[in-house]
Amino acid sequence: MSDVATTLRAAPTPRIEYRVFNADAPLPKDVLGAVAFGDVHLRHDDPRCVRVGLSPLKGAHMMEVWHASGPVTIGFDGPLRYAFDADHMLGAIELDERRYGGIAGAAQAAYAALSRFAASSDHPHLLRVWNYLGRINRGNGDDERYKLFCVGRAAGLRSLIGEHSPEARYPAATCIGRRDDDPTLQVYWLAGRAPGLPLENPRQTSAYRYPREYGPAAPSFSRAMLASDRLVMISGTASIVGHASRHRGDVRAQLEETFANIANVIQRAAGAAPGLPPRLGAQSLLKIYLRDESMLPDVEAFIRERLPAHTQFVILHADICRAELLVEVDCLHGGA
Ligand code: 3EB
Repeated sequence: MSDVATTLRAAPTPRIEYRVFNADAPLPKDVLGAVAFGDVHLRHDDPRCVRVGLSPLKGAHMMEVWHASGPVTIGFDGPLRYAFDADHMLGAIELDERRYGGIAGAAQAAYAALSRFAASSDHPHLLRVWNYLGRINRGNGDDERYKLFCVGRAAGLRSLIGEHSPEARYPAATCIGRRDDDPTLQVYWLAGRAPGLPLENPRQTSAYRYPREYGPAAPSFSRAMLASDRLVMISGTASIVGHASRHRGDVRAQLEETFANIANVIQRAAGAAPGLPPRLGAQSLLKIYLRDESMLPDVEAFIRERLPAHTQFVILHADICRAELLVEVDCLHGGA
């Protein structure tokens, strides 16, 4: 057996599900974390709760629940909060951009804090990161806010990832725009005691090798992360082939391309981890980010016609990091 297969087999699988959210109930003890969407009130005293400020267009009151493998320890470290069990840690940090001179400074500060914390913890391996910020497409050329975010992220991550084959260590990620006026950069992540296996997609240029036209710092993420031999966490995926956006203005064609990309990554993941289902289905969780509410019927029709029954999903109203992209999809595939 290869070292990679041995490592993955040894890594336990975090169990994740979407379930109906009851805002009044405290989280059960055996939960590592819970992500709620939109305008919900969360228990502020529980560091395991993350509220993402994107309105659900489908799946209102659904919450993403991460189950722990055993006793959970929770805590705070400056602006950072966390919860961990023996195998995994969920961390979150929310910074007011105005205190860091803008989005680049906030991203650098968030990732420097994350890096420092991870390096000194028993869960040093960054597996999957979600990033949410406001007005992601504002600004021109290199000053577009997403590109500034990438510059800050790259700088903040340097101490954790290092200069030596960084691509072997980038987490899977999502970076999405909120449609509100909240000046908060929100970053939350899953880290492991054991490393995962990062995967790329042969249909797409690796994001960390995007050419200069996409910004001064290439995006620091892998297309997917095999967190164990039973779970692959796929990065935000869009209608990009090579490094070019495809099907401008056509949400249906963008969805086709996006799901072709996801199918490819799942196939690759199943090649490395034969216990994984080779296709999307009942063991997949999708988070669909949709820019234009009026396109919801197109997305629902696509899901009905093209995705296997029992595929769980939520649809969130959001901006995508390139202005011409109408839709992006996160996927968790496999599970315990
Ligand atoms: C792309 O493929 C679309 O900067 O963390 C997807 C997933 C995208 C993650 C990130 C960006 C990020 O380039 C955008």
